[in-house]
Amino acid sequence: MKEELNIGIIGTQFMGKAHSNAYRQVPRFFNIPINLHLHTACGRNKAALDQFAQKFGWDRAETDWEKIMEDETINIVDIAAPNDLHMPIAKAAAKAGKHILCEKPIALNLIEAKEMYQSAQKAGVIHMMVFNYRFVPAIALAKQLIEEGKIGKIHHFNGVYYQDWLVDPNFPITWRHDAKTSGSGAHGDMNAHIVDLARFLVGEFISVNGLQKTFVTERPLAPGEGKGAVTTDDATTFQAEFENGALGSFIATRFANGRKNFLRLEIFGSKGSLVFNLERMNELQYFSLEEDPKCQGFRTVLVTESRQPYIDAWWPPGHIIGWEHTFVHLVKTLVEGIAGNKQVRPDFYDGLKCQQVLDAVMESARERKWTDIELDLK
Ligand code: SOE
Repeated sequence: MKEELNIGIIGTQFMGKAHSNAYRQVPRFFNIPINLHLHTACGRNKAALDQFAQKFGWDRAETDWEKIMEDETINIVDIAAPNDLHMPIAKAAAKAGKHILCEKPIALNLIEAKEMYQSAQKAGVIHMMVFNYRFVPAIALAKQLIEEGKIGKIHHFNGVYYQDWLVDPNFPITWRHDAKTSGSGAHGDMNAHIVDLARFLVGEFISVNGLQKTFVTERPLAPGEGKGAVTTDDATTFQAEFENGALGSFIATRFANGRKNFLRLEIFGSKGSLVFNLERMNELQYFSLEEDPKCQGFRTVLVTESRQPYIDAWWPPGHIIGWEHTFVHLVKTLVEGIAGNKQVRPDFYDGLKCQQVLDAVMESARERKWTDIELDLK
């Protein structure tokens, strides 16, 4: 009989659903060393919570997250709640000796991120960040190609993350518009992903220079209650220099009309280039200088073959997979880490390093200057 681990999830919205689906799918497609039990779901709105728990098959529903910490039978705490709750929940979970999975960005700021990392390390629990785009097979393949030296020395990393749900000034205010609950806006929500991918694929940042903008500074509150101030960015762009000499350019905006969830990376190296577009996530564009010059050009590598990362577990060759599969791959990695008592990546240190870049960009935008990044941060 396999050991069974009990999960307690805090958050029942979009990410709560994505994570729950992954817990359900992972044992169906991967040979995981332990069983997962969807033990307790926690959310503030009781009616929505009960519906969520019932739909995804969580055994219990609880409105107070502290109860999850008190329950000794719960082994893993999944934090899919707003950003201001990440630190208190993670610290309580670490203190209670529970493994932790946390949504991005890790925290409201670097100070909180450090506390989270240190408390998880001290408790000796496995900690992991939900930087799910690392687990797109095409991104994992890009990482392999880079490590094999296929594109040589990297000169450029250009990343954009576009959405358009805030172009409408009448879009109501949410927790994401309040710096107290969210830390930042498009920056922490979307740049967090491309900053993490840049660290994953290129390496550490040494300096950044950013610009932030809130195009709509007031948004409707609940009907009849007027407007509230928006205290987070609608868009953040920045330039960066990496430790290995590469240059980076980053754009995260919720004002890119027509773009719903558009994430594109371009990586140019001395021997070749890679381009990834989330809207075509089963493909990787690859240019290689090593090919016969007569036939050189970008080619589309279909990432649907069993010899490519993660694909073997899914469908026969040529059958595409989707966004939700990235969370399944991530949960598989977490479970293997817990079973082998071995820290997996991306962990809270990756969350902390990402937060350091995010905070440095905000400082640089505020002070209109380049901000350097301390390399060894523990
Ligand atoms: C909202 O902007 C959001 O759901 C992010 O929070 C996710 O991390 C991203 O994957 C999709 O967009």
